This record gives sequence, structure tokens and C-alpha cells, in this order.
Amino acid sequence: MSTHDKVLRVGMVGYAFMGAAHSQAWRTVNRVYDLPARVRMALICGRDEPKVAAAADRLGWDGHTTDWRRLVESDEIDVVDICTPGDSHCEIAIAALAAGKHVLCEKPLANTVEEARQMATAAAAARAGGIRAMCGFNYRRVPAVSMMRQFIADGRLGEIRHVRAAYLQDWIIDPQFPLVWRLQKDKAGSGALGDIGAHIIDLTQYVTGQRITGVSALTETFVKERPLPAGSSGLAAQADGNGRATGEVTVDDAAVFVARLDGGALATYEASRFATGRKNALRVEINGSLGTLAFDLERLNELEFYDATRPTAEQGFTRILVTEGDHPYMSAWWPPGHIIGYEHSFTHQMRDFVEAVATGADPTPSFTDALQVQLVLDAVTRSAELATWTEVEPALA
Ligand code: SOE
Repeated sequence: MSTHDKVLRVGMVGYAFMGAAHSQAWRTVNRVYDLPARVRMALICGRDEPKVAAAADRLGWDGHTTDWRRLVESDEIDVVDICTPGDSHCEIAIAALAAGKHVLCEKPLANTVEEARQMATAAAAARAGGIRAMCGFNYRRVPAVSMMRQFIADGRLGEIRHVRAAYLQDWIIDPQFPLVWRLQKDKAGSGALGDIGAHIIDLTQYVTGQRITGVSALTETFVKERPLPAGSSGLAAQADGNGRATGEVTVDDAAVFVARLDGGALATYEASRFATGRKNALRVEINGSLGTLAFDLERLNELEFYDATRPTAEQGFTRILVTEGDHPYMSAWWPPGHIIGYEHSFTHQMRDFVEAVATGADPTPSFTDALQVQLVLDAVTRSAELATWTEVEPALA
């Protein structure tokens, strides 16, 4: 039997930015990696029939539907990929798990801790029946980030003292930028905090293997009213142009917080959509007793390493170019030294997910891992509201 005899028929809900990123990865994954199953891009779902039909054609899906329930209940689907705004993650994921489908869900897992807990409980129950669920924190799969985790797990940094993380964007600095769904609490759950802060919370907990145990936070909404959008309500939206109709921004524009990790480290986090000039600047630095690692998404093929165990005269930051065949995920791509980009993190994510589903392994981050991130998001929100230090409970008591 060929390794490709097993087929995973994917149904994806949503077709905007994340839908396009996931489609590219589903399409590419078997072309690059030798996997125990072959992916078929079977069905894509969206509410607007002409738009979802066009998306199916453009992104390479066999069929389309406007009914997500039909998709999750179909006998011709094995995997449900959820790329919708956060307000529908919980309902779709739980229905898909109940219908015996493996689930990949975009981050943040949900809009509230309560929803995330329901999803983690449903995933744990489905696991007993061989069903797998994973949350899409794609930056874990940037090779330099995987390598950071490996260095720390191998003890190369010694005791972790500091975690310094920032995720900075500037796409809404113009007060005339419209009130897209990412700026509405009922759809997105929170603002910069859940959209990009969730990435650095997950990434730092992942690379250090430590859990955030408490936070003290500040959040701010700098522009409180915005024009209503005309047409698209995604990142490329335009204001409706009549200059009158506005609505309230109900999420944070920025969140900053300090935290403690359970291994003893002190941490600082900053997530902002008002960092003028910073487009997609995710930066993480970890200082340990034996060295430092630093990563910057805008230079994602590089990892900076300071090895304090070297002779003093030779110490200094080394720039490691993470492009070689013995670096994580890289052997299947290009000859040595040939760099990769943003979209590769999604292909790597699909590789790991397909492999886990096909072999019955547990993919990570699990819904419980993602619930842990949700608990931090919730603690940050409460801390900012009450202006007080706030403990973060463990997802698994
Ligand atoms: C928009 O802020 C966004 O696309 C996030 O939603 C993604 O998760 C992040 O990877 C880039 O920025």
C-alpha cells in the first residue's frame, strides 16, 4: 500500500485572509512533505454564494456551500478547518467534533474562557473515539521558533530569567479606518490582545515550556468611534465614504502587561495596532543564566544566540541563519541558504496536523493548550479593568 492511499477530505469554513493562507498550505503540503495521508481540498464554506463560489475557484477547492452545518455533517468530509471570526469557533468546532470530524481551529480558540473550556472538553471526549483537534498558532512552526524551543529544552539557556515579547502592528492608526469585525467585541472577543497578543502568549509559553501564572495589565482604546465599513469588513476594508455613519470600537487597540511564569521568569508583553511604522513585528527575547535567544518575525529566517558559556573573549551575539537541511522543517524545501516566508508556517502546521491525524498522535497546540492562552487573555482583561494583579488558573487543575 502506498503511503498516500489514505485520503483526508478537508472542509474549510471561511475564505478571507486566513482562509487563503490555509488553502495555500493545504494545497502545498503533500507536494513538499512525504506524509502518511493525502489531503483533498473538498469543500469550502462562506455565507455569500457568489463570493464563496469565486473563492473555491481561486483557492482550488472542489466544491462550495453556504451552509456550515452541511459541511460538518457531510460523510464526505474528514477534517473541518475553521477560519471564521471568533464568534463562531465554538459552535462550529463542537458540532464538527460531535459529527466525528478532526478539527483545526484558528487562534484565538474562542471569544471567552467559557467557550474555550467547552471546546477543550468536547475535544477531550472526541479524542477517545480517535478524533483529533488542534488550534492554529502558526508561528510555533517557524523553523527559528521551533529551534528556540529546542535550545531551551536542551538547557542551552540555563535558568530562564526574562521573557520579553512584543507584537506590533499599525494598520488602524488612521482614525478613518473603518469599524471592521476585528474591532467589534461580539465578533472578535478582544482587540490587539486576542488577535496578536494571543500569538506571543502562546509562543513564549511554548518555547519556554513555562506557564504564565499571573499578570498586571493596561489596555487602551485610542480611537473610540470609527466609520462603518463599506463592503469588505476584512483588513483591506474601506470606510463607507458618506462621512456620517460611525460605530463604537468595543475592543482594545493596545494591551501591555507584566507577568510571572511558573519556572520563575519575569515577563513583559506588548500587543498594539498603534505602533506606527511596525507592520507585523513579532519580537521575542529570552534571557537565561547561560545565554540569550532573540527572534524577530520580520527576519524570520534568523535566530540570534548569545552563548555565555563561551570564553569571555569570544562572547557575542551569533546570527544563525535557519535555512539548512538540519533545521526544523527545512530539509523538504530548497537547497541550503534559500529562505522561506510567512506562508511556510501554515504549510508546516498542516504537515504536523496531517501526520498526527493519520498516525493517531496528539497534535499540538491542543484545545487545552489554547484554553490556557484564553485564560491569560481573560486575566489580562480583568486585571486592566480592576487595575490589580490577577492570577491565571491552570487549564488542567
Ligand atoms: C491581523 O492582525 C493578523 O492577520 C492576525 O489575525 C494574524 O493572526 C497574525 O498572524 C497577523 O495579523
